[in-house]
Amino acid sequence: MKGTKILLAGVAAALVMVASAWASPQTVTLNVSGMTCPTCPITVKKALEKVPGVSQVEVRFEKKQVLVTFDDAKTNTDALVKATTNAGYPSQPDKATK
Ligand SMILES: [Cu+2]
Repeated sequence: MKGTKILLAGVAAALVMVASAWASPQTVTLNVSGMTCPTCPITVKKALEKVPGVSQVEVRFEKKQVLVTFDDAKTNTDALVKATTNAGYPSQPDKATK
């Protein structure tokens, strides 16, 4: 049954390639240490929602974090960090959730 195994491995490899070629939603957690008052997250959220490809922004004010769901074919973590930084809130991707 060696042939079957090789065939299955080939199919699996092809599936992985197809999956990575397709845009898939990614979620990144950004640490935004400058969010110190309750209106800060509004500014941060608006800035992130303006980035093309961002589909969801969830602010966790108590943790000073923002969860961003985005289409990795249209944008990336660097662009998200830039967006919050340009809005006056420098951020870093959370290493634990990378
Ligand atoms: Cu504020």
